[in-house]
Amino acid sequence: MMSRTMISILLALMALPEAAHAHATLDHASPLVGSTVAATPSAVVLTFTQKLEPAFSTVRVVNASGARVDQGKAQVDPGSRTVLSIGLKPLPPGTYKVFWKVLSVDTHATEGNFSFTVGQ
Ligand SMILES: [Cu+2]
Repeated sequence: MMSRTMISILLALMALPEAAHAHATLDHASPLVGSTVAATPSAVVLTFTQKLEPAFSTVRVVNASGARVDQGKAQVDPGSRTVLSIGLKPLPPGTYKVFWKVLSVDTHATEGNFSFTVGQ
């Protein structure tokens, strides 16, 4: 049996606003968000603010016409679990969009996107 105190603590915890804990949002990326790079990076590497659930965390990279230019198989770094990366095919100059969707260990799903440009 749960005590009355226990129940009120649980209720109070459930009432906490979403902002009270950190979801996995993008902390930084390589290539940098919105940047122009001289040559095709070997991978897009995303660092998040929280550890990720590898089975439910994905990233894809598309060109201006929407075709995928990544090598599939996004991977969460087993060492830090906040780092998600995906290999890239050789990219001609142009602007590319990165779409990420992750599930953090607190079971909250977040998603976002950004662009980078490969210069001449
Ligand atoms: Cu959360």
